[in-house]
Amino acid sequence: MNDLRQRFQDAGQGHVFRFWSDLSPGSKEVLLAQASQIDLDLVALHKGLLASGHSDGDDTQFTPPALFPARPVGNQVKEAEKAKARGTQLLKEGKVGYLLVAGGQGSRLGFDGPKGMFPVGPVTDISLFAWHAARLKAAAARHNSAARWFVMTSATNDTATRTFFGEQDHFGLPADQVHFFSQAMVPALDLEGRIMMAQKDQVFLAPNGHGGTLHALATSGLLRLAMDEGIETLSYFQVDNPLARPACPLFLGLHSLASAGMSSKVVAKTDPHEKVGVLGTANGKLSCIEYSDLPAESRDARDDNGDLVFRAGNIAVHALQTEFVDRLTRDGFDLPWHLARKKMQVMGEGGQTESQPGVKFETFIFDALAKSKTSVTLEVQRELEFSPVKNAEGGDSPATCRKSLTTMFGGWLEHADLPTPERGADGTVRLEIDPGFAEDEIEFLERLPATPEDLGGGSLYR
Ligand code: UD2
Repeated sequence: MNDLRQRFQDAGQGHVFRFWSDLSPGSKEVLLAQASQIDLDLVALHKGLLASGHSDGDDTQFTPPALFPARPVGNQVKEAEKAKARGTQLLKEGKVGYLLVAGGQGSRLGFDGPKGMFPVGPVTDISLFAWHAARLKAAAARHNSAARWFVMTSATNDTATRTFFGEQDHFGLPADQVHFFSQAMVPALDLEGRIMMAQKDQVFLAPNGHGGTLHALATSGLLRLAMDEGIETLSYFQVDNPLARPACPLFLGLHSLASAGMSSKVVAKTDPHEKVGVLGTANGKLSCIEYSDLPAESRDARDDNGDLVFRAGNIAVHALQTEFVDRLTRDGFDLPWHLARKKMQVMGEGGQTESQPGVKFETFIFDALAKSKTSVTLEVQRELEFSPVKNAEGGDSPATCRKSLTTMFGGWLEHADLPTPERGADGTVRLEIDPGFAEDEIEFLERLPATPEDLGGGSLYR
């Protein structure tokens, strides 16, 4: 204990133990156990970044990436067909595993619990987890293979997530094919670089960002398990976007044909002021450039078609080769750290809880793109693949997400010459097509019974 306290003292973090004499023996044990897990070298690195006022890896020279367009033309049409065939083959051979990141705290949504438990089905109110699971189950059935699913949680929601999956019988997926792992947590610092405390016996820890997925996957042993099971590609997606299509043959196929280590899907950014990161190279390295880091002339620049030059809006859908992840995590590669200045509910000087400004440190998955020798950036249609639930109200909220789902499904019905439901008293249409019934409009039209009367007493058509 003395040794540990001394090390904190030497690192300028001795205040972590300042209430030591007030603590019960149980609380002392809690604090010691937690403190012994803290990497003080990493805290020192974070303190240095904070003092320098920069994120690790700040860059200035930007160029846009080559895009495979949402609507292929000329040779790209053939290329897309070939890619779809390759992707389908990979899915059939069980070479694709699914990687969901669900470790974030969802504080902007104001939902008390893991974000994946948030009800998103416009009619059924099924949760985001259930929605994704239905899609994966359907993909497994479509390709006659298994849905091996790796779900990343964090200490803040791991137990609740596992319990929810258990209560819901893993949404009909075989339990031994759903694997949970937890990302690491790192101390948040105050503006002077001192570790913040949550309570007298607890350091204030925050998830280390979705870049933490790669190391956590490796250290949990699940990367090895995936590789041993013949999984070559991990299809990565975020819990907050029910329109994500993790079993997309086109994307997986393009990624595979290009022998890429890591690839990305993007949507066209049309408003230069939309607050999304865009994919691009920064000083020659592919990554996602935050909107705030793009100089105004790059942000507003348009090409001959009038489209934004920097329009590759990041939707956080990636394909990663397991070998690529293995190489990155084996040779000690560290992703750059980004600083997020926020107000946090922490313990004040006198031991009381209060709101204080501080800094959280996160790594981002897209910074791994720089390490991939080749990479595909596929543009997809926003209305078909991206409508996240992030905020309680306004843009990217439950209301906009349900509207996106309803509008998309309404389009499918219209093209099938089926009537769309009437507007409800609140003026909105409530419409949901079981995500397990069809992945996209093509499959929907293929699977539709010959006549609307054959729709099974309304069980498919609600
Ligand atoms: C992210 C991207 C943004 C855009 C957008 C698309 C960053 C910095 N920005 O914005 O460019 O692509 O997503 O939706 O990533 N998560 C974890 N652990 C963490 C932090 C996050 O698992 O430590 C998960 C979280 O559960 C969620 C996802 O990552 O599924 C995105 O997190 P976010 O909501 O903080 O990302 P956001 O909206 O800042």
